[in-house]
Amino acid sequence: MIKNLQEHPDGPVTVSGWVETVRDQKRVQFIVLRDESGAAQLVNSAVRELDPEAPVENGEARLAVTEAISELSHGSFITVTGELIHNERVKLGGLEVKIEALSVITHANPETPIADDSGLDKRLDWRFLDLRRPEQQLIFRIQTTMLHAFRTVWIDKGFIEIQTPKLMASASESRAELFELEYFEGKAYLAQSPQFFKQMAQAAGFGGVFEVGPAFRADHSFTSRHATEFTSVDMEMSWIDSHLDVADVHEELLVTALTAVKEKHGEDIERLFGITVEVPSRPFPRIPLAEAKDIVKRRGYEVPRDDADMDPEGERQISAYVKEELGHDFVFLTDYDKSIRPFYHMRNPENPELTNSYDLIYNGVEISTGAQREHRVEVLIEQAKEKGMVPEELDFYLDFFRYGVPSHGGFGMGLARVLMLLLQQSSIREVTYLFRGPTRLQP
Ligand code: AMO
Repeated sequence: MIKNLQEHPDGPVTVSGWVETVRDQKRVQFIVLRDESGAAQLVNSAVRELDPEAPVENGEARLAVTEAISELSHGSFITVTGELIHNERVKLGGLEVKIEALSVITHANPETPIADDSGLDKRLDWRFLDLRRPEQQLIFRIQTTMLHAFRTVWIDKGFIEIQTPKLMASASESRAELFELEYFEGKAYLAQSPQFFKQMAQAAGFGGVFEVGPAFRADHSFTSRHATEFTSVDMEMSWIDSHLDVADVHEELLVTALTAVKEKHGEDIERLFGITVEVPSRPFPRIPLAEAKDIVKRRGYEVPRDDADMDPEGERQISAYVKEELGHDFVFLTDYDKSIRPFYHMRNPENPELTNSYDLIYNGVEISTGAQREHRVEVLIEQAKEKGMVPEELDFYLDFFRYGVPSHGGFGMGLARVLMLLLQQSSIREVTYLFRGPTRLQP
């Protein structure tokens, strides 16, 4: 790998990679070669023609190498054998490789379909080329570190990893945004969330469970934060007193993940994105939704009256307030009105108009919904009816609560939203390996 050249002594080496640039001067040729670990300069003393009067050593071979370099297109994949020379005057890493032999493994078409200034849609059309950029690769290294850190926390707590089915016989959240598909003689639906089946694990006596998997929403919106398929980071745990116990674990996961990201990638993030990773302090601020709306109103923004939820501008405003007053990037908005929460959220015992639930806002955008679940089956049935649902259609789910189940709760978190907000990107499309939206099914 190119990064290993740093430690390697001067002498023979072989490197492979993509041609980033070629500078083809009369007497000397330079190639910048990149692999996934870094970039290095290759250099060749050009032999343009064979002069029988003044023969050079290995003339024919060097003529062939020179010609091959002149014809190299950006993006071609080559293998080079040569001599490594450490030289402080070389800007790129203080070393270069003097080319002795070069073979072109695969040619790249000379006209590159995307450039550095191509628009997002065009770049997504050519995602594999777009992903060659070092900052893009960093995004997925950060994602890997984050997921690893989440898993470490869960595993240390004795949680079990589950994979719930994505083919469903019924809706997993509301019937809105539901993908329906033909399933032999009948119909099936794509899971919008692992909600019911992560709760099933509580009835099954698993204690704590987590899942990182796809969720599907037939959402027609073209916002920067919605996809029709996204990776949902889910957790569910038993023995809680309220949603605040879930929030505690949620915080621990994020603090552990951001600490790991800062340690491992902090310098690269600074260099490639100009961002200093902030590790949040605990506890994260917690503000009841009604109070948050008052705060936002005092700042001059009124959440539209018909919207019982916080709208995107409200989320930005409350985040700005929390950042200014409390110096924090995260805020839990708690105690959502029952009218805007699903039937399975537990109502607040002190005020049944409210639910034991929260949304977690990070740098101005919701990244997560969490809640304590209603575990008393009679209450659950009443709440389902109140939402216009037919309890009989939910029998498979209601059965989980008919044979003994502990108090429990959990959260779902959009992975791409966390990355987008951490790296201050304009859309989840930038941080999703392959984005899926209403008008994008390829590549
Ligand atoms: P909710 O529907 O709020 O809650 O989803 C949880 C989180 O998932 C992300 N998300 C999305 N990301 C990209 N594109 C979308 N279309 C999209 N929809 C949602 C968001 C959101 O905060 N079952 C509950 C979770 C729970 O209570 O455990 C649920 O799915 O970041």
